[in-house]
Amino acid sequence: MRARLGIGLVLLLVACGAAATPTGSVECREPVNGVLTVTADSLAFDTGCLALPAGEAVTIRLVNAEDVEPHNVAIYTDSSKSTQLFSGDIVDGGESIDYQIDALEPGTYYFNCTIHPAMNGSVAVQ
Ligand SMILES: [Cu+2]
Repeated sequence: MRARLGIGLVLLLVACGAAATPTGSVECREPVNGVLTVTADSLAFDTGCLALPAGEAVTIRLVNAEDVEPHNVAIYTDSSKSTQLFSGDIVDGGESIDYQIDALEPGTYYFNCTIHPAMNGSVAVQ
């Protein structure tokens, strides 16, 4: 009887956890006090989605936590990269930089590191 109650509690906790984070959704990093911080380390960004407020200028702070590898952030209309909306200065390992991003229209855009295009993700403007 006691064991059955224990299993019931575990199932309840699992169900609550699943409800809090729907399967398949990508959690987007949001700005805090107007600054959206992204860290690059081990040839990867620490988020695959940047959430920016539509119609508002915002700061993206790139923290390069590598020893030496340089990185930047560039934003394009989509993954074809045919239209570039922003290209950030390259920052060396161990340094950080603040990019001033002009207001964007609502929509879904694409970002990457121009040196390492495999470091990329989406930009959700809403
Ligand atoms: Cu890079």
